[in-house]
Amino acid sequence: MKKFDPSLYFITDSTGFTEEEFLYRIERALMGGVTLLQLREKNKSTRDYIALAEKVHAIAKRYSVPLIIDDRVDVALAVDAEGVHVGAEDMPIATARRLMGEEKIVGATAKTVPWAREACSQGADYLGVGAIFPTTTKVKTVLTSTDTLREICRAVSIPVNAIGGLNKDNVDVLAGIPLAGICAVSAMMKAEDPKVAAEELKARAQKLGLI
Ligand code: TZP
Ligand code: MG
Repeated sequence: MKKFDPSLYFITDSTGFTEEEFLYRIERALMGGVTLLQLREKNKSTRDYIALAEKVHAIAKRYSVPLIIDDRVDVALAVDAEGVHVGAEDMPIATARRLMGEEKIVGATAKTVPWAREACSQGADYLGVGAIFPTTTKVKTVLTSTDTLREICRAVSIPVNAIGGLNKDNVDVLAGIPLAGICAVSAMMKAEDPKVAAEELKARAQKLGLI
């Protein structure tokens, strides 16, 4: 059954952490109210990616939070993750959908209204739109204006999440935009305590009526 809550979407980055610290941080963020989790690894071998995904999936299941795998449909299928996220240079959305099946979540990146509409027609379940602010996370991206974000939200009927440099002190720029949720890496991954960071980001976004 494909039902998910994208309101506080935590995307991980294991760079600089031991595996133990990485898994601990993920669990703390889940305790703090993360509703959707993405494992995003850029430099791991397939075998190591699968091994890590199995561990992360086991933790996420304890919190009943769906696990999305970035880029890699093979890894998502190997660990029976709840979904996959594909960007512009990854597998086409329609292909990911065909391989993952109708019951799994397929998310996509979109930076323009036509691109968002195309992602919908190819079967995406949600969109990640950004970067809203410059990001310190290693990613090939350009900035997306809040005007474009608003237009995308209005143009599609699937959930739209904002991403890129977002934290509790700047999410107010999103006020009034009909988003489904906030995506963040550093705000939780690099926080002193990811649980507190998740709670604070969620509380702020709720107060602003974003989620
Ligand atoms: N796509 C657009 S920005 C981004 C991705 C994966 C990284 C967001 O990371 P952070 O640390 O929340 O800015
Ligand atoms: Mg990608």
